Amino acid sequence: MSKIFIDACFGKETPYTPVWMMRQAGRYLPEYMEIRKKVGNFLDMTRNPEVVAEITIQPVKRLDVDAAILFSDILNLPMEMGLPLRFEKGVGPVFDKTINDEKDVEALDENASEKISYVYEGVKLIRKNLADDKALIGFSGSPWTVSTYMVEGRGSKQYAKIKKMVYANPKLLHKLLDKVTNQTIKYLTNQIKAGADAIMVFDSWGGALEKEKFFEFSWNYMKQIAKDIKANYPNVPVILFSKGVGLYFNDIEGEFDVLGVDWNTPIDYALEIFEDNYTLQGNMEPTRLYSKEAIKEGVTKIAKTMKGHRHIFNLGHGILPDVPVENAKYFVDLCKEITRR
Ligand code: 1CP
Repeated sequence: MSKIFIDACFGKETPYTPVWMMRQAGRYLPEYMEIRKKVGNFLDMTRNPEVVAEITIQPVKRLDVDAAILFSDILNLPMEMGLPLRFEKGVGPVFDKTINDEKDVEALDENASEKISYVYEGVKLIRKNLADDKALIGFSGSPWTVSTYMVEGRGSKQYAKIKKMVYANPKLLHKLLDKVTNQTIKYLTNQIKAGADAIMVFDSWGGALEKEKFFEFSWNYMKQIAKDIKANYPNVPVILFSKGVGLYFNDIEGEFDVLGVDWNTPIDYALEIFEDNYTLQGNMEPTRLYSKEAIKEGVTKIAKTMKGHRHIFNLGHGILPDVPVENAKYFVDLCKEITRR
């Protein structure tokens, strides 16, 4: 059965512009909170294929979005590479052991992409339970973004430790990025084999780098991942999303299908640069979801700009935990209604 989301990734004509939301499975949904209370621990949720499948499908049932995204985290893979992970209340993800030198990189487990089989079991189960016309997006973090956590140990404002490596020990950092990239390619390939219809690479912290370093330490590795996946799975769309790099768009290119546009980057500016070479995904400012009026204004403006062009509706970053579900539903319905052809 054809999937509107997949068609839009390849720039084919669709009855309306498909829509989904980054972080659409999560705390704003009461049914998510219910499971979270029962299981207790976020990581345990991601390691249980039945729970993964249920949470992944929740927003599809509730909001009728056109794509589901695997419920997991970008940090499960580095955890399986040998860095114990915990989620600390009020802080977020924490690695107590971090990457400091050559021997830390050498100690990383190159069999992680096989050990993480709970993700593939989850993907199989989701694909079995998800409606045929809905796409399932598998994902990973970008090697750069994943490495920021592996080196810093937690979310960071300054990225002092990893940026020091960029300038003072680039060889070590490339060695780490190479290793993470190899595992990421295998990880995404296995998600596709298990049933993922598209894959997305999240580079949340690409914008922490100046232009030439962004291409050297982040984009080049994302491109490598995309190239490998497209060579083996030309029919599986590849979505790349780097946050905070709108001003670098002039030099962005590669073998991928969809480019995520963050909310800081005017989408008309992105369209001017890329024309219809890629499908653009995004980019309503997520905070607009607190007001229906603001949603209407945001959606109308983006729809007007993207009319007649390759587009997938989304937010310009993740949905916030206290957004009213009713407003999320209003956003999804409006995107479809306003773009119906
Ligand atoms: O219940 C909870 O409190 C856990 C919150 C949560 C959730 C729902 C975390 C912790 N991760 C997730 C799931 C998740 N993470 C998904 C699932 C699919 C969906 O979108 O619905 C995805 C794609 C991610 C990706 C992710 N994790 C990114 C990249 C995307 C982005 O938002 O920029 C990043 C940076 C992470 C790390 C992470 N995991 C969780 C948190 C709170 C964070 C961010 C920490 C920080 O700001 O440094």
